[in-house]
Amino acid sequence: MKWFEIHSLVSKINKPIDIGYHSSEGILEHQDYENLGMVPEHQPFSLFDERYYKEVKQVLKLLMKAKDFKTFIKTAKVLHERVNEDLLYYCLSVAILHRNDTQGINILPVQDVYPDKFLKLDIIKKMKMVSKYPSSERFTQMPVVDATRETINYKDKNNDLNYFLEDIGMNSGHYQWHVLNPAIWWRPGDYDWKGEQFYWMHKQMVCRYDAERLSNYKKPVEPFNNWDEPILDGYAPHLRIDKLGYRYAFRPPLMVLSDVKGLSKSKMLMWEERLMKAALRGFALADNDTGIDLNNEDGIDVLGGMVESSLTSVNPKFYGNLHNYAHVMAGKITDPKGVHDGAYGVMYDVPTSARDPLFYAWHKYINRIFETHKNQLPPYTKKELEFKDVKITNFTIKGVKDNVVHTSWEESLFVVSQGFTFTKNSEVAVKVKHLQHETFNYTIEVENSGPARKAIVRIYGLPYISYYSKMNFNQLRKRNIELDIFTTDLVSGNNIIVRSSKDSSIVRKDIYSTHKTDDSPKVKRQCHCTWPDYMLLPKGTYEGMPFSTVVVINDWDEEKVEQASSCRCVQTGSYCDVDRKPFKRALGFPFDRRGKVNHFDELKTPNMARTVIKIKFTGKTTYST
Ligand code: CUO
Repeated sequence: MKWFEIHSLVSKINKPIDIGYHSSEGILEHQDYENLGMVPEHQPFSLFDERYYKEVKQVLKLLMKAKDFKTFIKTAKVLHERVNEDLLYYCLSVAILHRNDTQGINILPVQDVYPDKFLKLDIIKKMKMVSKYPSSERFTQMPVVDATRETINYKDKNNDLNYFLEDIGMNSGHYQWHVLNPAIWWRPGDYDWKGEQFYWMHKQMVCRYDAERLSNYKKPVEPFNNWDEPILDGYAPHLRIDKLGYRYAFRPPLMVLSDVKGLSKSKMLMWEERLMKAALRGFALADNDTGIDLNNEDGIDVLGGMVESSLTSVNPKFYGNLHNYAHVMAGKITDPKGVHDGAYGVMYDVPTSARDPLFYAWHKYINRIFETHKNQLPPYTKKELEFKDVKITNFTIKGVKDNVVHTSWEESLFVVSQGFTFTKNSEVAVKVKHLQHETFNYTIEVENSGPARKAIVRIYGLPYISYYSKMNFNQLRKRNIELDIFTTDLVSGNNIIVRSSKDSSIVRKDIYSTHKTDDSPKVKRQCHCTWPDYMLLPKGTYEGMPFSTVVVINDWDEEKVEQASSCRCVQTGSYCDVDRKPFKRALGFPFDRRGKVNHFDELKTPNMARTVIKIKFTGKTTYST
């Protein structure tokens, strides 16, 4: 029942408010809401915009302190009249995740509430038309709105990459990560692992974007480099928030960033310099003037927090808010001083930001701070790399054929229902096209000459075309894509581990299906926090893109964390919602640190193996069932 109440509430979020509908009497005191309403109603709310942190924090606190579920729903209804609805949806999602009485309840995915942040204006218009058909005709006369050609614009040189940039699963997963790891959370210690995850998740997005670029015969993206130079790529979103009539701004090519109200580029440069110095020197300055050592396993978590910046990160007065404000600056590039009251670009708003190629250039620039820190750490010793008495004797990957995996297009139905503005009493099915790969299995043959033990297995992949194959180990290691991480039992003697791509812990399934759940707290929820399963592998090429795949197996006893908190979501792996890190080694181990080697083969210990497969794109289109 709780799910229905939440669903009913969220389904009103995007609709006109019934003024005076709810009295605040007995639920909120006047002082609780007198400072609310800072974020204007007529624009998207941005998690990146620090000006609004105070209001978000207040709304979150009110939602968290409601004494029981009934009061929680009433509080949300009262707040609905007083705060920006986008902001309320975000705060509700965070509160549902954290309240004890909402455990087990699925959060309504952002694409169900705001499909207009994912589908272009033309499609939304067609949906509106279809939604007016009587329900008996809707699925017979005009069954679906076809959005499969939505991303095609051959005049745009980034057209080949739009299947990635504008993918609904990818963009909604990115938003959901920011819900699961809120920058605006006031209790230090609740998110013990957020900084490292911020670094890793965004780095993975960049590595995956580069892999798609290589699949399309383009060079990896150039990092953003100079605040005064023109940004070569432009981006035209064609997105309009239906209810508000708010159209995200077009960013033409060759625009230069400018100072925005209250924030100058020189301030950004100052923050960048301070962060870079902290990474290079291996210590950060806390606000009580003490030093925090960064040159250890936890350093990346501290630094990740400082770079993203949040309410609980180290010394934000000194280290600033570099990453978040860059999103704001980029979002305001077409009207930096706000003199034209112009709309913001997609970089301003989390669910839309990763559509813009600038997102990847920007995050690659930020990665340099993290890489600088990682380069201060000593290379892993042989002892740290190996797994005593364990040897991988064979590693193969099999799709339909050995060591080849085929990719193709797939069409799925995305059904927009109650959450959206004009689909109150109806549903509209939109046919979308996305990448897909055949199911494949990793087979890892392991000889264990020690006792029976538990192991942790990490699998990474890397395009290995000519551009990359000329690079040395230290250039290549940073580009690895995480494919899976899991634990398994080893018996003494020979073991054959067979793992299906379907079981990868870093992907989520059912992106286009209806999201309902049991209310039972025992049932783990869908947090939509990870990568879409259909994009586990990059697209590859018609001729077959070589893809170097590495498996690393280590002793779980050396990694396990006492009193690890369990994941609140169905998904586990590296991007999931856990308060504390569930294993000891760094995300990206063993490729997160430099090695004194030129090639992986020189680093390889017996518990590692590498095989090169081919990813072959068939060009065919299949239909999801
Ligand atoms: Cu998720 Cu820059 O943080 O996008």
